[in-house]
Amino acid sequence: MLKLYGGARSRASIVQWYLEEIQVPYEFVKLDMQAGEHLKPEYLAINPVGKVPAIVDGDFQLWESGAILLYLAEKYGKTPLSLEERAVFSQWVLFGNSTLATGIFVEANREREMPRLLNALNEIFSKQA
Ligand SMILES: N[C@@H](CCC(=O)N[C@@H](CS)C(=O)NCC(=O)O)C(=O)O
Repeated sequence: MLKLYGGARSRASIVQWYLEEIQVPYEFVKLDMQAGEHLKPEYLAINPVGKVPAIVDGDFQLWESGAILLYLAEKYGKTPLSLEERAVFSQWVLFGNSTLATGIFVEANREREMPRLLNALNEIFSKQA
């Protein structure tokens, strides 16, 4: 069974959410990050950078939440995606992991970036059924 490595409150929840949505069975391996389990050799053998999330799917290991989402969509998605659909999927994953994350988490950017990003998102989502 696919294993998802994460901490108590970590970006592993992004992957967990998606696994639940696409109904792929998985085992959640909760690392005690306060105790530094993510920096122990056993976990560094899975992600040498020592960050969560990471997955182990059979013989395959992968880290970085965005890369994991793209992999899961390709492997477990119900219908094959066209080039354009894959591109839009990448667009949203990269937007979340870079543009939006920088706007939220980099304090110096927050005031300038968040209103315009949230306004744009409101606009986009209000047009969707
Ligand atoms: N860009 C990475 C960020 C990973 C990341 O920073 N994870 C945090 C938890 S949310 C972590 O492992 N922190 C532990 C540390 O830096 O020692 C991703 O999206 O997977």
